[in-house]
Amino acid sequence: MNLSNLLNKKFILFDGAMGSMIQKENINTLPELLNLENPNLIRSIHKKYIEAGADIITTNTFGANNHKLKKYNVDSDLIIKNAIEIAKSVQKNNLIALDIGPIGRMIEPMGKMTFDESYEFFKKQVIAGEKYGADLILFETFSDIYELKSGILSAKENTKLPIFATMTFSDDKRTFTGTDIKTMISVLEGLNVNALGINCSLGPDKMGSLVDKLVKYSSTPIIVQANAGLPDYKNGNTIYNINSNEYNEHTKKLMNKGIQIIGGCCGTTDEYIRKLNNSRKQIPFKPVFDKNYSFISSYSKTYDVSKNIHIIGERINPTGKKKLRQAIIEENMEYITNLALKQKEEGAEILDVNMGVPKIDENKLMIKSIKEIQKLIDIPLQIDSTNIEVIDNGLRYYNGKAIINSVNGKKNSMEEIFPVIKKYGAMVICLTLNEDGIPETMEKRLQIAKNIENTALKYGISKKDLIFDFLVLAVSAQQNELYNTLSTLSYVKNTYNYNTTLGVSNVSFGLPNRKILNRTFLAMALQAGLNLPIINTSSQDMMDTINSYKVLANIDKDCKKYISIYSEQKEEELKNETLEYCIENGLKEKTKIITIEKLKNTDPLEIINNILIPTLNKVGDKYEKEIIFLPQLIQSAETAKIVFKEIKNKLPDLDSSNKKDKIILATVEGDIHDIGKNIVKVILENYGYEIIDLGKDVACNKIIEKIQDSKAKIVGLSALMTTTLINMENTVKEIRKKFDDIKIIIGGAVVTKTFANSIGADFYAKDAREALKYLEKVPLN
Ligand code: B1M
Repeated sequence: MNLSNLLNKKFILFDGAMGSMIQKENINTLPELLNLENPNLIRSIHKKYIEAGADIITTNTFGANNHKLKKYNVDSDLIIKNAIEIAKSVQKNNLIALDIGPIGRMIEPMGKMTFDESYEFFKKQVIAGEKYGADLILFETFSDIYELKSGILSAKENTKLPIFATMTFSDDKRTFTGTDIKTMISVLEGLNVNALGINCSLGPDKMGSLVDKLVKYSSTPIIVQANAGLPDYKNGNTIYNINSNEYNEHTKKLMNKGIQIIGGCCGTTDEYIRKLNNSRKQIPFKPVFDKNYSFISSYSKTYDVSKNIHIIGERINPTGKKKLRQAIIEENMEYITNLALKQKEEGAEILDVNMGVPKIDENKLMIKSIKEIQKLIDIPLQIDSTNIEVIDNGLRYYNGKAIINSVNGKKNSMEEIFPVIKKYGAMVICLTLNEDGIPETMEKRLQIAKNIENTALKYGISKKDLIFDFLVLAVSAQQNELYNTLSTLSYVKNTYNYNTTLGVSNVSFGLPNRKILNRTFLAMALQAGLNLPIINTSSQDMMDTINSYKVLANIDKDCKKYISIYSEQKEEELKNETLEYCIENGLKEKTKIITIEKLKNTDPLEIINNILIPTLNKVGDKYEKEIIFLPQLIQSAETAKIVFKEIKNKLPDLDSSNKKDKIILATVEGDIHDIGKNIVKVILENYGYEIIDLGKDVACNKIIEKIQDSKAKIVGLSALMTTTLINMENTVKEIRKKFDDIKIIIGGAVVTKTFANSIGADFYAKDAREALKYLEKVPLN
């Protein structure tokens, strides 16, 4: 069987779950170890799937990476070798996919693993996969697109194997880190995977609207491998709620929508796959076709730039900007991220990032600033450099599909830039100049554009990823030529539907009152077909021109955006840069400075209660409403910790001879929220209590052990999520079973007095102050 004879020609059928089949045997070991310990079991599972009709069987290697295997003292190479040998021993006319799941650690900025570390784990796996004879690589069940990108790059750079990649989505139609279907498609197609799609988490009955989006936007064959519904635990067994007949019926509907590759995920067995095998023979196959979207994206936001007008903010470019230049030299990332944030607030939808200061390590600075900006800001970036190494690294570490600024019609420019664009996936600004400079006539500029387009095509880059810049000249010096630029713009828009950009403000160079010329030229250029203006978003004139143009050109439907901008005064938070604003936007340096200043004349508890908690509540609300996503939530939390650290520094140290009772504090198991618990800790310490802080996500038995060891008589528990209240309840129950003289205080945003009474806690404290009041009067035995 040959993949290229199958792919996009007929329905391809994958196998079903490996884990669920293993569980049926009541085996309780790491599944990957069974490749060494019980190869016959794995062999028999593969056999069942082959007999059921699977075209592709998946190796038992989902977690076979050296992070997960570390504690078992076995290398991923050995596990993969055995897994592929087992699959090969039963292989008939079918292909073998090397199965790769996430590493099991969060990648930066959400966790501590770097992009490069993640890449190295995957590299070992993919090299082994190719060495021992896998036919393709299946990256599956990913929820972080950045981690998936590191895996795909490791496969592209170290093997020649075809790559399939699927991500797992929640009910809210995003992955857990905020990526939606369009963004996944934009990034994965940029990376040139051979098939992409969704797996796990939801049953096929819940995947309809996700599949509609996949079919609408993907130009790459689509895989769907659903779970057999939701898992339920009965008598120690995991039961899935969709049987094979129901699964088959739901999957048939998905196949009819126009997907190309099917298979099963958790809870499915050979019975499910057999039914899908029969169904695929009855359903007409629809091959995927090129959708031609000009997508660019961050990790959570995607625009089709060929539609509508998208503003590129030009201000992260040190040319002529002394302060930014200095900030770049000093690696002052906060200055740079602040500039990014301001432009976003002003209406930029894409940000140009240029680190071109002579005699600095531009490469290092570009990587650093991209990482910092993408931590805080969720709009796509444009990587701006003349240095190919900088462009290469910028694209490598960017979490999304960026724009590159720029290539031009010179042979060496195209030879250098296009392979990099093709490798990582990006759009690229194409300057219509060549070895002879900027041509004066429209015909010559168009010839250059056509040459760029044709050369790009040879590298496998299509027109949809090109943005043409017909170059703005100063009207003071080249009045005729400038007019030429506008007519070229209008001609190419109407004839070729090219994406176009212009650095608008060059037009007024050398003339007085530049503003008037800039904004008038901008309006003319927009009318001529400019769809990606590069402008200074702090110029109200320019923003007003674009906002009003969008109304007049029937783009801003029902004038909605216009009204929202101009009908009432916008919050002027931005100008004030309040502590609230800095926490919300993750501005750490500024937060520290403002907190220190505020603490000079404000009570620390007032800062906590009136600023810190309300701001985190606001952030939590925005997170719930999907206005911001997990990486931004994390940045706010990290910034809130800075406020807290300063508050702690400010509180006086107490004389240790004065210590009162011992109190054990913990956030309950499953819950990693500890900001509130830490506040309680500091306040109580400040009043002389000796705190034994067990940290967050603390298992009940650890608390019990500590009570025994320390002889503490008070336990304080914190929980922030409805889902962890049950662990709080269990912990209280277990403490009560073992000790009859312990006072238990509970608190946290989801806890109530009624809940405290219902689980037998002694006291519910709304905040740290209430906890303190209770402790001051409670009699201890
Ligand atoms: Co998350 N989170 N979070 N989060 N987070 C909430 C709680 C959430 C309500 C946000 C939302 O959706 N609106 C939601 C829970 C929904 C639910 O209930 N089911 C949520 C979620 C879903 C999640 C994740 C699952 C997100 C994800 O990964 N997809 C994940 C959880 C992972 C896990 O725990 N297993 C997650 C992660 C995080 C961050 C890591 C990013 C970060 C925490 C960082 C940290 O704590 N080190 C974070 C944050 C910051 C929040 C919000 C925005 C703020 C929490 C906070 O620190 N508040 C929160 C939304 C919100 O609460 N509005 C949210 C400020 C703090 C001072 O208040 O802790 O209530 P609080 O403490 C107060 C009082 O309650 C009391 O005193 C304190 C001050 O006076 N108190 C006690 C607390 N403990 C006490 C103990 C006592 C006495 C008083 O005696 C012992």
